[in-house]
Amino acid sequence: LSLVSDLRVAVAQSQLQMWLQPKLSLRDGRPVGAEALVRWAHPERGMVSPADFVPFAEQTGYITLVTDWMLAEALRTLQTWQRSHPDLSIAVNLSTRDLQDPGFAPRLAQRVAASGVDPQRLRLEITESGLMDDPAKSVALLHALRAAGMPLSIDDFGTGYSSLAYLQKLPVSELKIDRSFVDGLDAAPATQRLVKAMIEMGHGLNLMVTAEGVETPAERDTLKALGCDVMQGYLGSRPLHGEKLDAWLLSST
Ligand code: G
Ligand code: G
Ligand code: MN
Ligand code: NA
Repeated sequence: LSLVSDLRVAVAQSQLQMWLQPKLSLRDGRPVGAEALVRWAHPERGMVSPADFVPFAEQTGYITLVTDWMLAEALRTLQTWQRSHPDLSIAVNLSTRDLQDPGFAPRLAQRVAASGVDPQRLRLEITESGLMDDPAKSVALLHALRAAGMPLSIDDFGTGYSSLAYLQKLPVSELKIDRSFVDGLDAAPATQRLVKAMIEMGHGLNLMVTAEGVETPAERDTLKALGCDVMQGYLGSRPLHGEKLDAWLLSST
């Protein structure tokens, strides 16, 4: 696909954009931070969704360029929020390719230190299935990132095959329940029991539990009743960029 060979150019020519989707506390509705989602403003194809290029970028290894660009953009944004929004964090998605590079953690630690941003405000998300590609290596890299002060999240939880023994070894502080469990949750008693068990397991491991893909008030209320801590999804907000992001930031001080 020619999209992939374009990706180097995209990074070089600033065709990528970082969009931010708010994460809201289920206790009081206040924002706790946002997840960074990449978009590609392609000169001919228009706005390309990550679903259409992240898998190819992962196969070719170009995803590491995307990750590096997103991390730089997240750090730049956190610098501008230092005064106005010091409590908001940004979560960047890492790919398995990043986890295979032993130089990744020390390089990132150095970049964060140079930026002056509190590393606690830069959260890193790793998918459950990505972790299981090379579990031993992943554990080592996650410990290095955690030692450098960055909080870690397990993304798409419930869709991979991690064992409880493995989960207990990971230095993570957040579990993100995959949106497939959230869709229609209020009308699905069996899924509610499953999600309740996931939340209790997360809390048992001292993790904050976030639900992804929350689209309706009924789904939100169900998650809240089940003890879930944080929600993310179209009900709270779509991913934001530009003026809409500015407006949201203004309203959330
Ligand atoms: O934003 P959207 O729903 O279109 O994203 C589709 C998929 O792409 C999601 O699974 C999301 O995790 C992934 N994704 C979005 N941004 C990034 C990124 O910067 N890096 C990686 N590795 N994946 C991303
Ligand atoms: O895999 P990951 O969690 O990183 O993917 C996040 C993706 O999910 C983003 O591309 C985002 O656009 C999408 N998304 C965010 N909120 C919702 C939602 O409420 N419903 C659906 N269907 N997708 C969502
Ligand atoms: Mn994610
Ligand atoms: Na996810």
